[in-house]
Amino acid sequence: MDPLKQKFFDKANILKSEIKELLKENGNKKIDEVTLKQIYGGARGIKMMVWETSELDAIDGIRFRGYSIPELKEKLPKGPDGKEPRPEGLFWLMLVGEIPTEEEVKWLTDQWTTRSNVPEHTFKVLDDLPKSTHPMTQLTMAIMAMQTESCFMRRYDEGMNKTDYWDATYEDAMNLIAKLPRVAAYIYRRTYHNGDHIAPDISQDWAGNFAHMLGIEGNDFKNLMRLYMTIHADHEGGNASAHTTHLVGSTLSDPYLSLAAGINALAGPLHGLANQEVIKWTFKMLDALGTKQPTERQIADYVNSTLASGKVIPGYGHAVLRRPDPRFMALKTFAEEYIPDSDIVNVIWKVFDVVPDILKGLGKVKNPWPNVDAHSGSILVHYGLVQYSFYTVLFGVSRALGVLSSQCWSRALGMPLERPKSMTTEAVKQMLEAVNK
Ligand code: CMX
Repeated sequence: MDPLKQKFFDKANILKSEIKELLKENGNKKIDEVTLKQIYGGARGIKMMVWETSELDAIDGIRFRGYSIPELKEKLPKGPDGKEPRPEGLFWLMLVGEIPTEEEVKWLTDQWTTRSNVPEHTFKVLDDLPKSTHPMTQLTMAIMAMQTESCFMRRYDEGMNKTDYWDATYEDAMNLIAKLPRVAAYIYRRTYHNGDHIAPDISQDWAGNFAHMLGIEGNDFKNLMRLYMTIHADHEGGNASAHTTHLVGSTLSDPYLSLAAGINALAGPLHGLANQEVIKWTFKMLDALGTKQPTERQIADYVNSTLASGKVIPGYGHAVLRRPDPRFMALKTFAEEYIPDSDIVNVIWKVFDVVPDILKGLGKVKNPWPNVDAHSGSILVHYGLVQYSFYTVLFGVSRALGVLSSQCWSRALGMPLERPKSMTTEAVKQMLEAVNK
């Protein structure tokens, strides 16, 4: 058994028996109450699942296995120039709860390189799609095409014992993550660069090679990809892409089917697609104002006109967060260090100065602060990745790290089919009548 798999197996066995004990002693204890408002309000805040890899606090933001983003930046092994964390390290941390050593991360990079070969028919499936197909649709279809390789599906067909589900899931997770950068880069180059593809460079780390295959050279962009792939990976279990992956996986759909479902959830404009919407909105604003350096007054007027036309300001607000998103702040710190004079980045910073007060003034927006999507696109634009319809694919490649490490845990802990209860409004009325009598 490989060292990461062995470590995961040992840790999972320990947690599994701890949970058994917890449930024996406390299985009937209440940990939450649910209001009618929550049932009609998108299940906000209802505690209804377990997710080991990360936890989101409304004020402090995301913590991966207890570590904040600034702590990860300090503690995780870094890329070759020692600046930004390697996403391989975050995957290791999410999977086994330990910060890996340099050697362990190097081993993981080598593993993913070894597993990175994409089956040829995946490229054929992509090549048969019109170039105008949205890159997120292409990503889902590529993942579905690669499902022919699923160990979980094959072994399940062969009658796998349920105590081995975690093992097949681990193999699929490792293989899928290894292949995703190649698939994503292929989508990018076929859609925007006439199919002028760039061969992988197996001497590089996972994110460095991804940057290389996209065709944007230079160490700074590689560093951006390392940071980007690290901070977008996980946002606890309740967000739409994670929860969708988890729900679909709970039916014993294999990791390919589950991830494809999660990627479809990420493709919605209230979730991951917001990163493309932000830049689209920003470009439109600059076009409408006829300047690359708008004043705060001009931005405020444009924001108000967007709101008046019944649209949201993309990149602002969050279902859980009530402060500026630490992922936004991490990208801001990156931009301050690497590209402080970029025009587009400076526009985003000015928007940040203007939007929160306007949203506060509406009196209904619970979180007027920016989320990660408000910043990510501007840095990509600066480095020449201007095709904003592709941005959510980058988010998706990163999100695979979190949702697939979590699926390993769900299988190892023997999580059952997820099946919450729904109600009709008629049943709600009857229940209220009985309670109010
Ligand atoms: N601009 C304008 N209005 C906004 C707003 C924004 N950025 N954010 C919230 N609101 C409005 C809501 O539309 C809602 O209005 P109605 O009552 O008229 O329907 C009201 O404020 C209350 O919403 P909320 O409780 O504050 O926010 P929700 O939890 O319902 O929704 C989110 C959260 C993210 C969908 C919402 O803030 C939004 O639409 N933001 C813009 C899209 C975006 O940036 N999404 C990315 C989120 C991060 C990610 O997943 O990648």
